[in-house]
Amino acid sequence: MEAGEECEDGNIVDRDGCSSACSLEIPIVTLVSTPPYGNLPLTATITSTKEPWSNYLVFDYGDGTPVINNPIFPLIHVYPNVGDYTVWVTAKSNFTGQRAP
Ligand SMILES: [Ca+2]
Repeated sequence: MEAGEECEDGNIVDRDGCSSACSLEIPIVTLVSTPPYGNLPLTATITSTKEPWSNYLVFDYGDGTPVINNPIFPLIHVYPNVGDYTVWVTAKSNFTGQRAP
C-alpha cells in the first residue's frame, strides 16, 4: 500500500470492499420482513441481502428474542404480541487490507 491508502486490491473497482480510491468500504445490507405487519400471531419471513465481500455478524428480531450470530436467511419468526419491532442485522467487511492482485 502507498501512503494515504487504507487498502490495496489491485483494481479501480468500487463496491468490492476496497474503493477505487483505496479506502475501506462499509458493507450495505437490506432487510425485508414479509408481511411487514398483520394480525396476531404474526409469522414473518425475514430476508436479507449483502455484498459478497461482507459477512453477517449478528441478527436481532427486536422483540427480546436472543440475537442470532451469523444468521442464515430467510428467517421465519412468530410475533405473538402487539408491538412495533425493529429488526436489525450487522455486517462486517471481509476485507482485511492487502490482497494479492
Ligand atoms: Ca476495489
